[in-house]
Amino acid sequence: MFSSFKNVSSQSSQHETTTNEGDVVTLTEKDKLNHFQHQREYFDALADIAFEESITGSDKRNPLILAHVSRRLMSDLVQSKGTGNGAGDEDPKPFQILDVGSGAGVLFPPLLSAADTMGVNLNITAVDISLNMCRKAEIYAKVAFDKKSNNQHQIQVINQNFLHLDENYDGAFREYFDCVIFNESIENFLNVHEALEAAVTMINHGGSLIITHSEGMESSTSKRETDPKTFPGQVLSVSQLRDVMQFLPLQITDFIENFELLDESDKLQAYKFYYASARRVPRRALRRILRLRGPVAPGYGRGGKQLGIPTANLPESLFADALADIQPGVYFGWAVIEDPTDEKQGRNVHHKAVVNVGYSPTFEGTENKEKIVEAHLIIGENDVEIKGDFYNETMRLSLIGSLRPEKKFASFPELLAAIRYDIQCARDALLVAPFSHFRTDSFLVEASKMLNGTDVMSEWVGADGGDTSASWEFEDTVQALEKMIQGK
Ligand code: RBF
Ligand code: MG
Repeated sequence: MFSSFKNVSSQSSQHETTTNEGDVVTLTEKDKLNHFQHQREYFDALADIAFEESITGSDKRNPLILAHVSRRLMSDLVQSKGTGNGAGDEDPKPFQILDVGSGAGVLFPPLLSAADTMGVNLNITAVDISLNMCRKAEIYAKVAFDKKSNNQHQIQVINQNFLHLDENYDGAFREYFDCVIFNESIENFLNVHEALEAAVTMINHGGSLIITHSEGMESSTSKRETDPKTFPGQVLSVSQLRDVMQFLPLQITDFIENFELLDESDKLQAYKFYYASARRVPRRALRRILRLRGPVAPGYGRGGKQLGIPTANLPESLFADALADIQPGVYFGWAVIEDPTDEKQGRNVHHKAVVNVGYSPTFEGTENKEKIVEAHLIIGENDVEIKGDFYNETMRLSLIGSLRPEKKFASFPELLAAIRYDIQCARDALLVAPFSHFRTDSFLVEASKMLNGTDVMSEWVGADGGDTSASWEFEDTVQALEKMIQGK
């Protein structure tokens, strides 16, 4: 199955891109098109050789390694996804795998064997920018199938630029794959961050992102030095991976630079093989955190009454400028309700908050007229309850991470189910770094220390707008974290 490229606009608009080393370079659309064109031609020319090597097994990549990678990948998948997809079930659902830069399909046979061993079925989608490689991969997929007897697997090959795959399929691949693997292909991307960003939008929650390289990091680095046009990217060290993933919904789960494997004669052999995996999590950190302080407004009365999810609202009228650049969506962070008298239960203490910023489009006809901040404070079994409603009391709220865009649901039960899942995701997120650290943000700690008669802290005015009754500020997330860790 081949699909043609959509015409990418040839205007040369400028894009600032940060390289893996953190240098800011300016890439024009033309630079990008030239890069894609080069990749296409380079790999078109290599297709015959790659195919020959795969078929005859003369591939320099040790088959032991690819077999091991495939088994590791399969057990990663089964661990995170359970065997629910497995063959033991009534209606076994295959695992969806995206093989990015598949080339002639060198991964197909080892992946299928590993799947057979684990008793699961695979749907492999292979994507490659080179048409010749795709043609070979299609033939090779048949070869891989012919070697098997009881075959429930599927392979489809798509000739596309991976960076535009989902948009060219009208979003059909959004959160679709259980696993996206870059096997010896990450180094072909101009911008590794951009490639991972494209990958995470196509991985479902709990799914895996895997980056492998059969010759290890050093080889990837030297390839880059000798042919930067073909290999502008490279596999990343752990700390580089952490940096790149800082604002992506990914959590590193495995990182290996050297393998020791038993060879055919049962001798341990050391291999410089790179394998990094990360789990797709529902949350991502905001690049800038937002602190909001203001009086809780009575909302539209739907949250508590219609849905059973009470929310404390901050009205747009006071925060229009703060919210202008915030995409309607679901966020999370920490909240404190101020009480200068320190008498009311559930005030001056931290609460986990899951926050909708938007219009509630599901309530067609009675949507919010303006963009509002609606915070649901998550009260767990061991948390202090908040006695009474707190309209007109002052709330401090930090938004530090995001979960998803706001959606128009077809029914209230669907909205409710989504909100319940949001609550679970926010609760989980706030227990782990970096989100747990923001509990110690002085913006919140000061409020939680407020004692009878000493309400000087209620004078807080954010740096970006408002006054002593309602104000806000943004802060660069990395800077805010550094300050908190230094205890400032
Ligand atoms: N309303 C929507 O129409 N679409 C949403 O995706 C949506 N997500 C929400 C997520 C959370 C965590 C919360 C607390 C509310 C969300 N709402 C959403 C708003 C919901 O409709 C609103 O809270 C109630 O109608 C009460 O005003
Ligand atoms: Mg409300």
